[in-house]
Amino acid sequence: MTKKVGDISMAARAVAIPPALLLLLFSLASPAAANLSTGYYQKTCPKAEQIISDVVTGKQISTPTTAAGSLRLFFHDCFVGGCDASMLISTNAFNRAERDADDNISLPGDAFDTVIRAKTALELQCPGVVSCADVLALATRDLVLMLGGPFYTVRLGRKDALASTAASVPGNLPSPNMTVDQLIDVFAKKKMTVQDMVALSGAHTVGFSHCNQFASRVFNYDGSGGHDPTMNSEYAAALQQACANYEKDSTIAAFNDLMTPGKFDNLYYQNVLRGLGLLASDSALAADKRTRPLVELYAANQTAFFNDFTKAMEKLSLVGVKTGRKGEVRRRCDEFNSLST
Ligand code: HEM
Ligand SMILES: *[C@@H]1O[C@H](CO)[C@@H](O)[C@H](O)[C@H]1NC(C)=O
Ligand SMILES: *[C@@H]1O[C@H](CO)[C@@H](O)[C@H](O)[C@H]1NC(C)=O
Ligand SMILES: *[C@@H]1O[C@H](CO)[C@@H](O)[C@H](O)[C@H]1NC(C)=O
Ligand SMILES: CC(=O)N[C@H]1CO[C@H](CO)[C@@H](O)[C@@H]1O
Repeated sequence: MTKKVGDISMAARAVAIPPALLLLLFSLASPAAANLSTGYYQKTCPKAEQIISDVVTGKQISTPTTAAGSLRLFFHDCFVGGCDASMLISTNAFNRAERDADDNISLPGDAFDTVIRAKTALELQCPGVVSCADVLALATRDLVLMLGGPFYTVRLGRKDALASTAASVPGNLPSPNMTVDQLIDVFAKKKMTVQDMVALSGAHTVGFSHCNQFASRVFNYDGSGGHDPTMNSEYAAALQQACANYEKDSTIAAFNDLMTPGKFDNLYYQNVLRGLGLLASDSALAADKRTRPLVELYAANQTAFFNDFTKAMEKLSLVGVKTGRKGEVRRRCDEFNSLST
């Protein structure tokens, strides 16, 4: 009889292990992510996925900016301390929460509102059962699908974070000014590969960016007086015009994918190859020898993009998830249970 490391049931039989230690051994043997499952709410809230999908569909039809906002919100939530709804917590007198340190201009009310509405509907059916982190993960999946993107599996059982601080944000999120080395590094810290990064960047096939995020490329690039020479000139001129007043009006924004801004497809990659990438980080993917082959592949083959995006989203959805007593199922998605009554 061989004794495998991590065979807890056998270890438990051999010697009387105190339950606390058993729990520790169990958590060592099985990373939290491995413990999520698709059937997690099958008994406790069998209609959960349907309820979320209904709310999300209605919200996206009435407010079409919802989907892109939710996708970005989910990405940011996962990269700052794990997919644990910590990004949904509101700042109060005692705590400055994550969402206030995030570059949150494109974390619009719509995305938060979707999760809150879905959660409200769930609380009527099965109070205190479905975590806000799972609601956001499922809502994002449904919204990507609504925009024409691929379906992917979302395993469930995430718990909601017990903390959310502005101080935990810096260093965890990519920014448009980063070099490809820095971008790769930010993703590598979450165990995401270069392929994951390029596939996930395809999310910029939808939504928009505010002028301040790319102004330095179109106005007086590097003191040249002109635009970034890697950009298509007509495109840069159009952006100069659209953003002419951006310093006075910070709400002005441009579509991330000027060809099909509301459709989840592979045109983002085709744009990037033709000097039509909006953010410097988008264009950078076409210039670096580690990322360009993937950009070319996805530009030529949408199925290859969808396959890799699917894999990368499934992986992203498991980053830093909390289970058991490491988290709670929040009653309200914007407040810890300890604060609500
Ligand atoms: C590779 C590094 C990335 C950088 C530097 C980056 C940066 C940005 C910036 C600056 C914006 C515009 C924000 C604004 O002005 O409102 C934006 C928008 C967006 N990002 Fe990214 N992002 C990256 C990766 C990702 C990933 C991995 C996802 C999701 C999987 C994503 C999803 C989105 C979406 C959907 C929008 C549009 C949001 C909206 O319309 O409300 N981004 N991103
Ligand atoms: C975004 O952050 C600013 C502070 O940087 C804060 O005033 C604002 O309320 C935040 N917006 C959201 C939607 O959390
Ligand atoms: C990017 O870098 C330029 C030049 O260093 C700077 O002016 C601009 O504010 C930066 N943009 C962002 C979004 O950090
Ligand atoms: C596109 O990619 C898919 C998935 O990798 C592959 O099965 C298919 O053969 C590719 N199509 C072409 C035309 O290369
Ligand atoms: C699917 C699965 O492995 N679920 C387990 C997750 O962890 C709890 C306790 O930590 C177990 O009770 C589940 O069986």
